[in-house]
Amino acid sequence: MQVKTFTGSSSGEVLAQVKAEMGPDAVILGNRTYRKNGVICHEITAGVERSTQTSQHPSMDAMGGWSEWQRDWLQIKEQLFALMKPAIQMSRLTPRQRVALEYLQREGVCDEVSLELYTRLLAAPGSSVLECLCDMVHVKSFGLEDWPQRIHMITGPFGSGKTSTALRLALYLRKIKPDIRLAFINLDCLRGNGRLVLRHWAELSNFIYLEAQDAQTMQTIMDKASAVDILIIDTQGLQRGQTLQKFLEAYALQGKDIAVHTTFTPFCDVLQTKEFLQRYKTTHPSSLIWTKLDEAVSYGNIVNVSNEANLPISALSFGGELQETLAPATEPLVWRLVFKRQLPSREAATNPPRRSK
Ligand SMILES: Nc1nc2c(ncn2[C@@H]2O[C@H](COP(=O)(O)OP(=O)(O)OP(=O)(O)O)[C@@H](O)[C@H]2O)c(=O)[nH]1
Ligand SMILES: [Mg+2]
Repeated sequence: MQVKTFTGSSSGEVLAQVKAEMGPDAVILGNRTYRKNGVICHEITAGVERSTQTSQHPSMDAMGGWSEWQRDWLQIKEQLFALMKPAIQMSRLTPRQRVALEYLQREGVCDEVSLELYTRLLAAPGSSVLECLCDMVHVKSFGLEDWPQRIHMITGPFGSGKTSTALRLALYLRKIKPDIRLAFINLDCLRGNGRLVLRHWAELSNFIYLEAQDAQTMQTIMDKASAVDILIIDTQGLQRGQTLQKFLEAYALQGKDIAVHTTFTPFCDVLQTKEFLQRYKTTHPSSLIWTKLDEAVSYGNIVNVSNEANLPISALSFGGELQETLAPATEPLVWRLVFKRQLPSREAATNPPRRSK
């Protein structure tokens, strides 16, 4: 484990240093505030497990050693946080902040994220819980303005709603721009079901439907589809050991102007979610799309994962049907979901969000 101490004039600034240098996996091991020459200094000691270990120890991976170590590490982290919990002195928060933090903890927001929120609240007296949360969980509404890329790839675990999401995004884009020329490229060509569903709905909705088996067919499609405004690529889930980076390379898509949207359900456990975040990591502009929200009973995990992944939420999906079940994400929709367990309305799913000026 790599441990380092950071200092700065505000906790927010120090936290930003920790994140920038050690990444989202960093764990806060201790924090203190002191005066030096009359100036207030904030100090945070953080640690991070070495992320390169997977590739350095392929044999460990093959034996399942890496996931065992991850499990052990999670346990160590939990024990550390149990020890540090008293560090969250609720009495230092305003009554409103305290109620909000306690509520979030009950809804499944983990100790690590609670501590980060607490530190931010103390660092910026007078700020609201929502303001601090908005700095930790980002939202970038799916649409043509915020996501100008021509190619959108939908990835995510098996059965997490990729194909349904691809179709819903296409229907949404047509709704906001009726003359849009849109094509689907299906990379999930070997398994019958998803392929047939996408093909069926694409044809029924009058979208172009194409399939690519490898880099060569992908290139042919790209050449042929030059008149198309938007290409939406539907993919299959990745097996354990596969990575999205490798998958993109296999289709020669690496470095192209692609936005990658990963579908996640809120009820995956911590260990699995962390592994998925590694598996579906990419250097392309990316977002999280939360699916099956209608099946979940609490939404604290959305805060945990979005903060850990450091990726914006672009859309929210909340029903099995294709129509009116996906809303471009907005901060009010996300926080109503987390704080009130309130799903987006059908209206939010059919109208583009109002943009603040
Ligand atoms: N309740 C609910 N069901 C959903 C939602 N999104 C998708 N589903 C259902 O979940 C099932 C799987 O959805 P797909 O879109 O096929 O998921 P996928 O990720 O493409 O699945 P694979 O291609 O098999 O990996 C289907 O029965 C969908 O109708 C949602 O937001 N809520
Ligand atoms: Mg599918």
